[in-house]
Amino acid sequence: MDQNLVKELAAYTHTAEKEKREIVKITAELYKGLTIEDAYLIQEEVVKQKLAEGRKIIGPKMGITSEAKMKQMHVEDPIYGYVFDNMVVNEGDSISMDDYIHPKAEPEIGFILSKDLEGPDVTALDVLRATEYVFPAIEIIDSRYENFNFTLPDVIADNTSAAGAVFGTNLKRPDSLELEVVGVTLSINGEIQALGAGAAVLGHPANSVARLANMLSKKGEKVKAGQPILSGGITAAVKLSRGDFVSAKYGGLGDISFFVK
Ligand code: 0L1
Ligand code: MG
Repeated sequence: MDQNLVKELAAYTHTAEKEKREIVKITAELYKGLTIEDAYLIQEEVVKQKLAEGRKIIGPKMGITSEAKMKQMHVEDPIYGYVFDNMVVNEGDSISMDDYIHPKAEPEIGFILSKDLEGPDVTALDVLRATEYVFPAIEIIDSRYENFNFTLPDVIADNTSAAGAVFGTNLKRPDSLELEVVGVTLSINGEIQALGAGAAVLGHPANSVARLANMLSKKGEKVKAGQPILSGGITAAVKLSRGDFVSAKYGGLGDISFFVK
């Protein structure tokens, strides 16, 4: 793909994110033939543009990790993107609707590794052996595309809708829990809106981190020790509105929450 077009399309999604403005998906008109490989080139350029503006990568995130979402999008692989420093929301803090377009929240299980993991043959067992802590998290997704209407390459080029992350501080050793049966409820103003269990994430959230390591190895990168990793949504994402009190309650991992102003 032509490098100028990569830069132009990266600026298209990145500027929309900065200006909190909806855009039409790339594959509608701008570049109908966008492939997954092209889309990751655009994502890499978005990352470069953000780093050049002084942003810092906090950690990677996995997306489209449920069988239901993969089937819906006719894909066999999940996708990855990055959480940046300006996306981190402290547990118990407030976010402002003014900083987003049409945000949604999804509960996830986070991982912190004690050693780097390098693909291509990383397994869930390797991930669990390398995991120092797991923790509860809520990802805030905010597709820059109108009505969350996109194809898989579009969403990859939009850094997988990454917009916010609440990293809980209740760190647990991975062998203290059976992550696939860790249940979670996501409530808005005290009413449960979605629920699920860790197995919704590729059968086991450690499978998702293994897939991340194996996908990153295709471009010579690793999953790095110390970075918080979002392993993927356990439930459907729930739309947020001003005045919401958003809380996620996990079996064995505690509760996390934030407010929407
Ligand atoms: O983290 C995710 O699973 C979201 C990936 C992008 C799909 C979406 O925006 O709904
Ligand atoms: Mg997510």
